[in-house]
Amino acid sequence: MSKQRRTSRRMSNKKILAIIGFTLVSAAIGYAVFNSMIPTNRSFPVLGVPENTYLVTKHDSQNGYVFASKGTTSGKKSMGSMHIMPEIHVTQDQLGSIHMINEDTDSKHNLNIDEFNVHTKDLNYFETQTVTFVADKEGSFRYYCTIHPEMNGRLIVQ
Ligand SMILES: [Cu+2]
Repeated sequence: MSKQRRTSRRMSNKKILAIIGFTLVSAAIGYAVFNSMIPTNRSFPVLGVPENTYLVTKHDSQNGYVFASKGTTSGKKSMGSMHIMPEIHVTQDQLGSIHMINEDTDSKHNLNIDEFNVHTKDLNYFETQTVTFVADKEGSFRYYCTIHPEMNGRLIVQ
């Protein structure tokens, strides 16, 4: 009788641990999702579908260190279908997401747009980072890499 009770108590302890574990994992995921929804120039999450831009950083003998994109953005064309230092377009007051990947084996690169508090970390080879900001200012803004000032282009908000 007492053995039976001990077994069932152990079972319920396991269950409680499982519930605590599940709660902690859910909270961690929730916190990560919550944080990823906070634009770089806001302190609270903003709901919305962002306009996406995919940027690649690389090095080639012709152009040196460059930002490049395969998207529909305009820019100097080179390297097959790649655009060099592409113009990034975001609609005013919309969310803009820039997904960056460093495909340069030689050097780290980062992405900065001061007016929207966009600052990625220094990305190693094949590292990626996504930054999301609210395009709350109209105009043409400079994006650049702090390590290579020659790597720069324009973000157009209109
Ligand atoms: Cu760079």
